[in-house]
Formats: sequence, structure tokens, C-alpha cells
Amino acid sequence: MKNLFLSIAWAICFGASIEAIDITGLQQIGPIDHYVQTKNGVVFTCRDNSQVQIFVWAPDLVRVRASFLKPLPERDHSWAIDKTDWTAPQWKIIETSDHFVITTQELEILVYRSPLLIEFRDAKTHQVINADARPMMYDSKSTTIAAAKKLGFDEHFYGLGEKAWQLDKRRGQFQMWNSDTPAYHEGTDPIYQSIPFYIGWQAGTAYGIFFDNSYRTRFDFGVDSQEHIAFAADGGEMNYYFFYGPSMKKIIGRYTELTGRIPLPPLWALGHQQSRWSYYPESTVEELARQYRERDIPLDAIHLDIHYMNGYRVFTWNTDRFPDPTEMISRLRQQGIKIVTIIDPGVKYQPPDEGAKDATKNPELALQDKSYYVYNEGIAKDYFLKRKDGSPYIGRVWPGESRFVDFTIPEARRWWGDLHRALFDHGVAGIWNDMNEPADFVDQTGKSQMDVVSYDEGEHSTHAKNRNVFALLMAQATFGGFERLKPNDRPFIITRAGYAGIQRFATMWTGDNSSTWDDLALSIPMFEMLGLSGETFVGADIGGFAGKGNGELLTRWYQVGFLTPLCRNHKTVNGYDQEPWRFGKYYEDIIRKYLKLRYRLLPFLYTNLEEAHRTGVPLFRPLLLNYQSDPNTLNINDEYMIGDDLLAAPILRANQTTRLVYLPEGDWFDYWTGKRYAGGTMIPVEAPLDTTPLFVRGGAIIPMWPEMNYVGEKPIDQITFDIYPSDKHTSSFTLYEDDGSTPAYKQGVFRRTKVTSTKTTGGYEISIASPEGNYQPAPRSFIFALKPASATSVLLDGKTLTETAATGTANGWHKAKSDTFIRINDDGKPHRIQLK
Ligand code: MIG
Repeated sequence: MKNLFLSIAWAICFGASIEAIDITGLQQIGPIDHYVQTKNGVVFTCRDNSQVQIFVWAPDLVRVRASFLKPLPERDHSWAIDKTDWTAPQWKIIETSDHFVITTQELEILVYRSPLLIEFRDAKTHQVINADARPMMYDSKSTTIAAAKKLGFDEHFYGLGEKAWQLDKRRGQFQMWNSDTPAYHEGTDPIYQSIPFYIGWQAGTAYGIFFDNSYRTRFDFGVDSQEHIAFAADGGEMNYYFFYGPSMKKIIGRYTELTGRIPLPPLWALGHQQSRWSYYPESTVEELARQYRERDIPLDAIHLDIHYMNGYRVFTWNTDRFPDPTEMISRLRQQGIKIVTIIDPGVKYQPPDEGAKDATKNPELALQDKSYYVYNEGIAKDYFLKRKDGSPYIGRVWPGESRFVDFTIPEARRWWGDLHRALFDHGVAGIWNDMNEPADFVDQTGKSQMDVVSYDEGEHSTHAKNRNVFALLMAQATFGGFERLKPNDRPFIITRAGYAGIQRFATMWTGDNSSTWDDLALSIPMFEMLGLSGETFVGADIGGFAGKGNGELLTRWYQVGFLTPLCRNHKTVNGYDQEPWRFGKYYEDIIRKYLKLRYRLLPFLYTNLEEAHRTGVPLFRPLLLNYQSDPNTLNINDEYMIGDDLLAAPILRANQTTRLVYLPEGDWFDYWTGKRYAGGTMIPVEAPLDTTPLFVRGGAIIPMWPEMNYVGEKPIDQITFDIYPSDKHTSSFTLYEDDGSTPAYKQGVFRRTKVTSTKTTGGYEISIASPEGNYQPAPRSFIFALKPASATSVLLDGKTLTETAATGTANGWHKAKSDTFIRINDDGKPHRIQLK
């Protein structure tokens, strides 16, 4: 009954079409009266007393902030922003009779006096990149605010974080309102996360707009009008950042400089993970681990869903099911398996029985039926959210009636972070944050939360403003707990909900998908757009969460999942089992092959992850990001790239064993056959169930580890560099390495090794540059596999290298099939290898 009710409610709220942004009834900001120059920009005051502030933060980054009918408020704050101390670049302002021109090295911003319209142009070509279609707007009867921008005939839109929609957002309408949307499908909107950042593309030139407003926001990319796009919010300030590319990578770089980048998670987080709602008791968890090891299928982590807790009370253990979590976790750890536990925000509403006392030592292991320490502490410290009238906000989630923490209170965040002692003290390695929209069974739309007040730095604002940042602040609290309680381990947090900036604290998964081919296909544009929106560490429940899967679907799903940053199989409570072996050996063998390949590719994935950490450019990319001027790539939803070098074109439909693959310009190698293709065209490929179409860019070098079943299983005694030559340019790769587990990388304890390979007359030359950084890896050799090459002699640093057998550890070279393999000991020095 309840379920039926809920699904009807969801259908009404989420299935129905989204309200358009009706700008016709809105008032427009008044014309400019006067202006004053500030240190890093200009404040315009309008005749209607409105104000517009332009901040020049970088040559390609400008912020626009406006108030309507009143001066700008003094408080200027956003939970999303990581960097506020920008050193103003060179800029100037010129005043003419009808407009102002603010110029930086890259941008020209024209601000017209009447009507007040803002236009962004390229400083060098003076071409218009983006322009207001109308002055900024407000509703005199409500708190709605809006902006409208001219829409180009061939303009396309990307980003917006987690949206269940194709790549190109043109002709789409979207809302940002964190929502628990089980079994969502393409078109369901909004879903869990709110990232109000988009990238516009026109004729190869890109710009970005981040509408940093945490109220419910709406975006309309050409549905309501074919002349303008619009974005609006139910409240708060008109406040957006304008980024100029023209390159998308540059925009993402700036956006993540502003909102923060992903800190490196532990390397094992890139390993395969198995989850289920829920694995319990202890013997089931250990049997699962045993199966994995016995079946020789790689695994790094098992996730414990809500049943590990005592009556769904967060920060407790059900000691009937898990009598000694410390012991169990340490036994698993000896097999190379880490435990990740779920933590929901809802704290069971449970006033203590009279006279009942909390156990002082390890309260998490005590019976909580008379007195629940988390609830008691939260009450004592007054950290729980209340409604405007002062009554407690009590929602209904898994524990029943529940209280929620006001994560805008810094001390409350600290307290929450420290509560993780109940998990970390027993050896838990990662935290999975769920239900943090925050979901409430009473009302999934958040309507019942609108009068819930948060401290919000003394503004005491309601959930109309704070719902969308709830998960961000909870993740920040959790991150702080990791830093204080496990200072030598890198935090690993997975979140369902989020707001812009969430990447500073958490990785994410795309929530409750279904075991359908449609959802497998949908996951690709979702991952790609999350990446363009600053979130690089993404993944979906492999195999699908809701509904009924099968062996073919699971196998194809792994053929996507083996390259996603988060590679986790997860299934709902009443679904069929879907561990890799559940549909029989035929499928299991194929899945094993892909997971083994993932582990071989870890140095490649990790190097690309480090790039995302350092630059913001995501690991899992739409082709468009790498080939921005190629209009063929504008809406390719069934292919993706990992970094610059791997192109995957998975099978996303049942019974399909061939497909067309678009290869962008350049040379490409079929990963499986080594066959070479010229790009810039569509090619047909064969893809029987054990083969997922995979291509390597000519000019790439792919580093590979030995096979392993978990991170740290054995010393990395050799790294193979697969070299894919290109006729046109040098192949190169700069391998990134560090200890993979501690924060020492932030102090420069890493190593970068650059390998290049060029074609010479009559052969090839490979050079290994002197490594950078001071991380000392264990002794190992490098193997360079040049494809295809037929050498007759090889010189190492000018001296003849002997031809040796394929095995062994001595320096030497040998041929196998059409490849040449050269093995040298990595002595940390630069080397030059010549093949003739
Ligand atoms: O109301 O914890 O998306 O992954 O297994 C459902 C139980 C709550 C939703 C999550 C899902 C998880 C489930 N949770």
C-alpha cells in the first residue's frame, strides 16, 4: 500500500513534464544609473535601486551578481565555492554613452545601460560568445529570479551534472532539486544531484555558466523559446560565473579551480567492489569473500548496506549479525578486502527510557534499545534541525521517525565526522552516504521540509535554500572525520546526492538504476556529463539495482563498468543475486577477463585520475571533450574515452554482436586484434559477447601492471608500456605513481616517469626521461612492447642489447608475434633505446 502510494506520488512528481520557465510575467532589472569601480570589478547601481556587481577573477572568469530593487546584501557566501582569493588579473573599464566595456586579456564584457544587457565577447576577435536576450529578471509577487540568454541556431549544451538525459541538453528542460528517485529512467528529472553548471558549444567554441544558487533552479535550453535559453531559481540571488574557453578542458579546469577538485582516493577505490542490500550476517560476508578468491575474480571491497546496523541506527552495529566487526574486518583485510559501510543522515528519533544510560565504552556495540547515544548527543548539543516554529523536524526513513543534523553548523559537522569512530575503530575503510537528498518517506518531494531552518552562518535560512546543499555538507563532515580519525589514510566517500563542489569530498554513484538495457545505455552520457561538471569519480550499480537482470546484460554491463572509476556491482534487497558468477560459468569467465584487464590497466586509470585531481579534466570523457571541433562528436551517447587514449564503443542492446563505431581523426588500433584504422569515419565492428569494441589512439602508450586480484596483492615488479605508434607524431605517456594510500602525495611524494617513442628512419627510438618527484617504488623492470615492429637489433644507451628469452629479469629484448619487447631494469635514470 505504502509502496503503491509512493510510486504514484513519484509518477506525479517526477514523471510529469517540468514546468517551463515563464519569463513573460517577470519584471526586468532597471537601467544603469551610475557605477563604482572596486578592486576586482565594478558595481552598477540601477535607477530602480537594483545593483549588478561584476567581479573579474581571471582573464577567462567573470562573476555576475545582482540584487533586485535593493542594494546587494553584505553576506556573500556559497558552500560550493572553494577558492575566493583570486588575484585580480589585468582589466580595465571604458565608458561610452550607451554602454560600458570591461576588458581582460581574453574577454570583453559589454554592459549596456538601457536596457541593461550583458554581452560576452572574445577580446581578440570581438566575436560575441554569449549575450543576454533580456535584462535579468525577478518576480515582484514571488522570490523567483531569472536570466535569459540568446540561443544560437547551432548551439549545444552539456554538463548539469547528474541528469538522466542524453549528452546534448539542447531542447531539454531541467530542474535542480535533490530527489530520491528509485528506478529513474531517461527523462526522469530532477534526480539526486544538483550541479547548476553547463557548457555551451557553438562552432567549436565553448563557454561555461555556473548558476551558483542552491534553491530549486530550472534550466530551459530551447524548449520554451527557440530564441533564448533561460535559467531561473525559486529564490536567492542572481549569481552566476561566466567561463570562457574556447576549450572545454580549460573551462572545466577553471570551474574546478573555483569549486574544487577531487583529492586522490586510495588506489584500492579503483578496484572492483561488491555490494548488496544487504550482505549479513558475518558468515555471508566471509563466504562472499571466499567465493571471490576461490573463483579468482578480482575484488577490493565489500559494501555493507543498512542491515549491519542495530535497527538502522547510524553509528551502531547489529552484534547478532556482526558479533565482532574488528575481527571480521581484519580477517577480510588479510585477504585484501576492505569494508565500506553505509551511513544515512537520519538519526533514529529515540528519547531514552527513563534512567537508561549510554554505554560509555564502544557505545556502537551496545544494545541501543533503551538509550541511543547518537540521538542523545545530538539532542544535548542541539544539532538537530527544527522547523520555523521551533518544533523538531521529524522525518521518516529506515529507522522510522528520525532527526536530521544541521550540517551548516561547523561544530555539528565536526561531531558527525567524529562519530565515524564507531566504524573506523573497527577497521572500516570507506563510507557510503545514501538518502542524503535528504530523502523522507513522508514526502519525497521535499515540500514538507520547506520550513526546516538551518543555521547557515546566522542567516537561519530554510530548506528552500539548504536542501540542495545538505549532502555536500554531510560529505564535508564525513571527510573531516576521515582526516581527523584516519590521518594516514586517504578518505573514500561515496555519495548519492550532491551540489556543485561535492567532488572536494566525495565520489558518487548514480543511485537506483534498473537492470535494463536502457539504463546501461543511459549511464554513459550520465558519466560523461558528470565529468564535465567536475565529478570525475563516477559509477553506476553494475548489473542494475532494481528489476531483473540476466547474464548477457550483466556481462555487457561489466564491459562498461570495467572502465568506470567506481566499479561496483550492487543490487536491491529483493532482487535476484547478481555477483559475477550467478548466471553461470560462461558469463563468469568473460566478466573475469574484463576485471583482470581493469587491474592490468590500473596504472593507466590512476594516472588519468591524478590528471583529474590536478587539472579537473575528467577521466571518463565524451569524445567531444577530446575532439571539440569535430561536430560528429556533438551527441555520441554510445561511446566514451578514458583519458586521451582509449576509446570504448560498448554493446548496449540485447542480442547485438556488431555495431558501428565512430573513430575521430587520427590512427586507431583495435585493442584486441591490433588492426589499424584511419579515423574520421564510422567503421563496422564485430562484438561477440566476449568482446567489447575497444580502440587505442595511435600515439598512445598504455602502462600495464601484472595481473592481480586486489591492489597490493603483490609487489609491482614489472610495468609494461604498450606503445601504439603513429606515423604523424610521437607517442608519449607520463606515468604517475605514489604510495596509493596516504596523503603524502600532497607533499610531493610521487613519481612521474615520461616515456616517449618516435619513429626514426629504419626503426624506432624510445626514451625514458629522468623521473620527477621523490616517491621510491619497489624494484621493478620496464617492458616496452612496440606494436607492430620488427627489430633486428636494439641498442640501450648506445650499447647493443642482447636478444633473450621472453621470461627472466635480465635486460634484453625479444620478438613475439608482430611485437617487439624490450626489458630494462628501472634504475631511476633516463635511458634511450634504439630499435633498428
Ligand atoms: O530506500 O540502503 O540508492 O543503493 O541499497 C532505499 C538501501 C535506500 C537506496 C540506495 C541503495 C541502497 C538502499 N537505499
